[in-house]
Amino acid sequence: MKNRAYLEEKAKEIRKHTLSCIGKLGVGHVGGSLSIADVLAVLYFDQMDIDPKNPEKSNRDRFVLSKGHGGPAVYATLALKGYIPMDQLCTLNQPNTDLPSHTDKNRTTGIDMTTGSLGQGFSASVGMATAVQIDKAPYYIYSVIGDGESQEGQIWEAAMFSGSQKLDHLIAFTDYNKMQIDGAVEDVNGIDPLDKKWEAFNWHVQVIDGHDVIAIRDAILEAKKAIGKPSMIILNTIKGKGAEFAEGKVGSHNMPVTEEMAREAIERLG
Ligand SMILES: Cc1ncc(C[n+]2csc(CCOP(=O)(O)OP(=O)(O)O)c2C)c(N)n1
Ligand SMILES: [Mg+2]
Repeated sequence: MKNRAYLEEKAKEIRKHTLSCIGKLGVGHVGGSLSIADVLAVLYFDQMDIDPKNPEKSNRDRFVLSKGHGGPAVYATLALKGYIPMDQLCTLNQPNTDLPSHTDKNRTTGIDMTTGSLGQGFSASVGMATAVQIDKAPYYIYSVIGDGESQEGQIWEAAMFSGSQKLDHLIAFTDYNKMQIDGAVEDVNGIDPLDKKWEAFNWHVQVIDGHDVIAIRDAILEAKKAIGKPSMIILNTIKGKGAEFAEGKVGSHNMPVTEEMAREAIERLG
């Protein structure tokens, strides 16, 4: 297992590359990309059983970014891991790119599910976890949903099904950054108490600091011990975490970013 310093460094690199490419493009989903950098670092650099040299390896763990607009952070992660050539990373969302703003399994090596229509990616994760159960396979399905995405009815049908079917190889995260596209989640359509809701659907639930890499790692290890229940790890996060111009701001959802803004934020990350 990797130590804190190593994983924090990976999260920082994910943030830097995300900012750099969004800055080059001039606009992008900064807020929801930066809030998931830490969970991506732990999954891809510590927990997931994957092989960039053999992306289709059987029995590999799968990752679904159900909140597909966080694609830039996933691409940064895949590039650091060796799936995507570094010199292609900043083709992000440019014409003819293989790295569209929202993740697309038909375009990008290492992406397991096409997402962007909120709610659907999570349902696909549940289908994948059902396949694991039918095949008695050893691998895990990891899925990240947004807190605004949790206002979608589809999330709760999938939650009910996976709880009742005891899909214990499904480990989901809520990026609980308290903001969606139009404002505070609480103001638009409150989702609290989120932990009690998932528990009521027969899920094993943990609530942790979503920017603490060791807390994330420990929560995944505990989730794997929850036999007979899918796991929800609620990540308390800050939208835009790591870039002063975006941190905690609703406007960071999909914002204009100049190369200068990106450069300053990258320098400040150190
Ligand atoms: C079915 C559907 N409805 C609406 C949208 C438009 N939309 C894109 S992102 C977003 C807000 C998502 O908020 P949240 O899940 O909190 O993600 P965050 O921005 O915090 O990463 C909305 C409403 C969409 N992509 N899909
Ligand atoms: Mg949100």
